[in-house]
Amino acid sequence: MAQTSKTKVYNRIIAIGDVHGCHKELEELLGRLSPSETDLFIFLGDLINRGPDSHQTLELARNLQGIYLLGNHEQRFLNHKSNPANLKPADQKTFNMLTEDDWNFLQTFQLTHYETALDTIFVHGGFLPNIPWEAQDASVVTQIQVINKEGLPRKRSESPYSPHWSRKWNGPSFVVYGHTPSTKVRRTAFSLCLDTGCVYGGHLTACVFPEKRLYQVKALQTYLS
Ligand SMILES: [Mn+2]
Repeated sequence: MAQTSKTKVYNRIIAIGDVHGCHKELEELLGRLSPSETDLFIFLGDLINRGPDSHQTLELARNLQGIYLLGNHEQRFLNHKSNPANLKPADQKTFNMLTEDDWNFLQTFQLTHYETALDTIFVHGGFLPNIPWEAQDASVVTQIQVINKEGLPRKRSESPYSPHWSRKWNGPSFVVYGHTPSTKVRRTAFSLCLDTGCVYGGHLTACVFPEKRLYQVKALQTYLS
C-alpha cells in the first residue's frame, strides 16, 4: 500500500505526465484507470496550453483526489494574469478559455511533492545535482532540461549537446517528472520521466505506484509539430 505524507492511506498513487490541454486523451486514460476514493493522482505540471482544451482538462483534473504540480506553462500564465499582453501569441487561445474557477485552481498548484513511503519526489522539470532539492528555485524546478558546462540549467534547445539533468542525479531520493518530452518513458536508476509528448502526437502516460505500472493512451492527432 502506498502511503502519503497526508494522514490518509491510498491504494494507488497515480502520476500523470504533461497533458497540455489534451482533454480527450486524459478522459480516456482516466477511464482505463477507473479512479476510486483510495487513489491519489499527482499531475506533473503543464496541464494547460498548446493542446485543444485547457478548460476541460482542468475540470477533469480538479474533480479527482489530486496533487497538482506547477509547470512552466502554469507559471507563465500566473505571472501574466494581470498583463496578458506579455503572454506569447499562441497562449491567447488558452487564456481566453480560462474561467475564474480555473484561475483559482491554478493558484493552488505546488512546486514539488514528496512521498515518504516511496522516498520519491514529484516535480515538473527536475533538479540541479549537489543542491538540496527543497532549496531550489521555482525557475529551476519548473524549467530545467539540461545542465550546461557552467553547471546552469538550460532548455534542451538552447544547449543541445549538454547532458540531461537526470544523468547527473544520483538520488538518494527517486524523482518522477515531466517537461522533457521523449517518444518513450525515460528512466535512470533514480528518475522516471512521464512526458511522452501527447500534444506532439505521442502518448499520454500515467504511472501507478508503488508497482510503477505504466498506462498509455495514444494521441488522437498531432496538435503541435
Ligand atoms: Mn514544461
